[in-house]
Amino acid sequence: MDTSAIRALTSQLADDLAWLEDHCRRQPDQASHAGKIRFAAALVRNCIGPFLDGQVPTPLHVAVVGGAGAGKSTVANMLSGTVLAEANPQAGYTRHPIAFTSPNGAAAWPAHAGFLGPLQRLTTPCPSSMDADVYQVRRVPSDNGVFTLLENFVVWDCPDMTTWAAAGYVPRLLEIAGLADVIVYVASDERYNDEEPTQFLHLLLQAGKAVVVCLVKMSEANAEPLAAHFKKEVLGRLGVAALNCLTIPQLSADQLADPVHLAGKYRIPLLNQVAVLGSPPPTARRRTVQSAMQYLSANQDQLLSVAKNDLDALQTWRTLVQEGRVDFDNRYRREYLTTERFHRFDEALVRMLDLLELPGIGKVLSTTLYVVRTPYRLLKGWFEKATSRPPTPAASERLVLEHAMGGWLDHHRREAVRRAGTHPLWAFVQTGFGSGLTDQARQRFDDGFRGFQLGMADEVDRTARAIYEDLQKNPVALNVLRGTKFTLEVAAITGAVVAGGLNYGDILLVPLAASITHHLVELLGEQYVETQREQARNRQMTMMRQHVSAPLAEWLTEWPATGGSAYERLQLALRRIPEGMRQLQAAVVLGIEPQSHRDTEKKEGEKVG
Ligand SMILES: Nc1nc2c(ncn2[C@@H]2O[C@H](COP(=O)(O)OP(=O)(O)O)[C@@H](O)[C@H]2O)c(=O)[nH]1
Ligand SMILES: [Mg+2]
Repeated sequence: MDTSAIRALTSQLADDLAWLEDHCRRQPDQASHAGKIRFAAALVRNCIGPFLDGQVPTPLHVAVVGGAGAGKSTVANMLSGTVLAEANPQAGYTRHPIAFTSPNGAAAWPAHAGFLGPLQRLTTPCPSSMDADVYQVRRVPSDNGVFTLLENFVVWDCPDMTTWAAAGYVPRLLEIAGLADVIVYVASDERYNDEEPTQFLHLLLQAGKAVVVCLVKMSEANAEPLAAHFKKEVLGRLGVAALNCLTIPQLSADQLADPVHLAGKYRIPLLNQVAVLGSPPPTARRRTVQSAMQYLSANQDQLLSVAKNDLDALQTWRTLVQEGRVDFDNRYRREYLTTERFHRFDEALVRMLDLLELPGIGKVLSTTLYVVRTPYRLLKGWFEKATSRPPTPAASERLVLEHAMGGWLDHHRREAVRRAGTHPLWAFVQTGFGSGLTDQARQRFDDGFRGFQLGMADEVDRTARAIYEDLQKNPVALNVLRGTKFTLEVAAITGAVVAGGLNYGDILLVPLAASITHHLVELLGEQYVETQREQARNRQMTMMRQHVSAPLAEWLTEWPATGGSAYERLQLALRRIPEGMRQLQAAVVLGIEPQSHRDTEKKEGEKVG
């Protein structure tokens, strides 16, 4: 991947994570999750991104972190060998990160857009209590002859680790934690066991940051026992009991004012610890990058799990829409299709029966039979008239569908109101109903219905026509049927005559026999047409679904995640983050290998030299 592709990748990944963090902060009880996402974004943009971009390993970054009033600024001063960090009895005094560098130290910093995310660099001197998304750089004058860490390191004094819920200064701290190669974790004897700083420490350890623990402010006598206790109680619980623990007992005012000359006893071991972790710098940086990438890959699912509630809510919405669609379809079948007669089919039946009458000479015979059947026909006509109810006029198809759609949307509106308190999605849908969702749905419905009508226009006609056209097109079958019908009728009449002898009184049996046969044929035809009619209903149902209810359901399903909504952005982020992580991982593997290779070669070369 070339530089611009790497930059595009890291900045998009960091953006998506930043969006997710913001989304997370809007939800109750998700503060610690938001913090973790912020940290992940910081790892991408401040650590992995610059590395892949060819950033040189020096300066390395050491971040001083810990609970409120622990003594971070004091320790930052010891590290940088000055008193430029404002140690202050007021808890939470340091509100934004402050970097301490050697006079020319800042020159080699990553300077591309996106470095340290939303934090702007302050260009004018400013107290560390300024509460804004900024960072500042303070140059430490070189003190010739004094060992300084600042040759290879930038020392960062950070805001307090207090509560994940803090939306201002804690994310600033996490921004620097993502950048850091080495972490100095400061805990004072009064509050070494606080829950939240311990959780932050845990996170940093998970990300593979090199950590030095610095316990402060205890009495000299209590230093050893406190360190042992801390290792057991705190580090033991985190599974890192072996981590090195430095102690800096309560310093005097003089020592605080001149740590370089008066507190060297504590300062030098601290500097040594940090220096060891950063040596040699290329190895230290690679370790930082590699661990960060491992952490991100291993915790990706957990990072994205914040979207679980959203995805659950979206899934519930989808299920509701599908249920709505099924109700809609059923209503259409019940209130329209089952009562619809499709009169074209009745006409088709008549035409089919007509076809079964014999043409030509047969027509004469048929007509004779027709006459013979007269008493039956009259009787049947009278009977049907007397018994059949007038056909119920089928409700207008469009009206039925419109009512069904009204019911469908109403159901969703009611559900949205009912669930509004459970997830913001429902409030969002509710607002949607108040601002045009119904109208948009109607528009969709109208479009769908038009398409449906066009498609349906000759569908019924065609099926009905096919009933007799098929027969017309198949003379063999037609003649067989005609012949069968005719033979049956003649046989029935003959049978009647034979059975009754030639008694004129019994001649009445003849029309009866003819009628019964004809009625049978009619029944068979009717059944056939009825089957066709049912099939036509099913086809009409399918077409309605295809043109009206399915597109409407699809549109409703997607509605919350369209039109630039948060859910649309969420889905985009959820799609892009895993892919971005995968690409980043591949780039890291490619970026680390040739470098380790070069280092080994260099060492070999030095040995030979
Ligand atoms: N006497 C004494 N005061 C200390 C020591 N370490 C820190 N303090 C004081 O404790 C307060 C908080 O320290 P600071 O470094 O500002 O803590 P931060 O909030 O973690 O940056 C300040 O007033 C420091 O002067 C120490 O070793 N001895
Ligand atoms: Mg401070």
